[in-house]
Amino acid sequence: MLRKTRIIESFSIDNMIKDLEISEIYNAVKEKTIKISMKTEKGIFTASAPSGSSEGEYEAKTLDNEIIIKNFPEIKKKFIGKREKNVERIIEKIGIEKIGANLSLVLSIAAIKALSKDNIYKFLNKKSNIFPYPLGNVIGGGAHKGYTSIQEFLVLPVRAETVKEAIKINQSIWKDVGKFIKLREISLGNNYEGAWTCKLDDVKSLDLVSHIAENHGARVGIDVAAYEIYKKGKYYYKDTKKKLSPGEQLEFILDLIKTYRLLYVEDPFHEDDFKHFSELTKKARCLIVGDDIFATDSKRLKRGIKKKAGNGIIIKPDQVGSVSRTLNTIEIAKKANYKTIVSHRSRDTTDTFIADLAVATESPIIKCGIHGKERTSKLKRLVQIWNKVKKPEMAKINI
Ligand code: 2PG
Ligand code: MG
Repeated sequence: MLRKTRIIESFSIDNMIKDLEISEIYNAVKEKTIKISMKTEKGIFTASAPSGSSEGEYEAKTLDNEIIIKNFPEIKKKFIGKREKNVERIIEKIGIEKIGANLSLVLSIAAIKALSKDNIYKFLNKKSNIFPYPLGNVIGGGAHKGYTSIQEFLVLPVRAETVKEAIKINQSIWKDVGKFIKLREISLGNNYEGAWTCKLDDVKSLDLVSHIAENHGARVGIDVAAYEIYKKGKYYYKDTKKKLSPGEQLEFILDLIKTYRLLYVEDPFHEDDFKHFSELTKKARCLIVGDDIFATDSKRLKRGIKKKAGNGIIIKPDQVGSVSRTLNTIEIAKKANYKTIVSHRSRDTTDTFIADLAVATESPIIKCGIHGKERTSKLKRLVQIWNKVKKPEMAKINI
């Protein structure tokens, strides 16, 4: 027997895709990236594609803008007249890597923006009132441009009671570090993520950030992005000319965790070294977070869970190319008690999707930087959501 609602739904034109447009916009590093505008009966919904500088081997493959734009008239035909909620099914049918993970991601984000009328957080989780702590990048290097080999020196304002307060603390730390390095004439300006770059080696950079963070009641973390400094079995630290074996790297990271009371360490080993990831997780009382090693991929995460490699996972939707694949990985992580850290990319845009995603999934941390419009757009969106929900509160970070 047919259900009445089904018949009405299938005749409704309310949620049909009427048109799709593609354009190019500039990202944080002034490179062109793609933007989709999805026109439905409810309005026009847009999404733009981020990308990384320290991209891992296991990320879903993107296509160049020129190829995407050339293929677009054919691709577009498969979506026009279809319902927003079927966008992901169509994408999976064609194949994410065939469309290009960048195009497939923006199509799936635009569809969920249309479905939710730009209220994704509520659409995905009606009850969501838990807010992530913003993890802010203060000093940077590695593949993001800078002096250090470690890619990011990060702060987490764990004592903040509201999102607004947390953002303010991160900004104050960023400003104080800026003042300090400018006064001593060691500043080299800002990098791709708006973090400071300066003539201080890895340990001295950590020392500086941790002192200033302490004054503001914040804790400290690092993203080693170790894959970028790994060559022929050794980790290379360019400034101090250190070459560390994986065992020595483990000792070095443990030492940093102890000396600086690190709360957060991301990618301390290269992306295939599950063994040292799990050894570190066993030995340290700290968030040990996998980015390149998991690449937001459910299968790689399951492998990590089995081996007890890490206790947190970076969630970057562009690494898998669709919203539902991202949600699936988050669900698996949560069941295994892995902390989910929803993250931006270094070559990001002002798209705010990840802010909604972090709230909807009650992720305890969002990594989205401090300075620059690609970073503040996500922070502003968090404040906007905070002002809309009933009884908002900060997440709990227990390690
Ligand atoms: C990372 C990210 C974001 P990228 O390594 O975590 O900080 O950098 O986007 O360059 O991979
Ligand atoms: Mg990383």
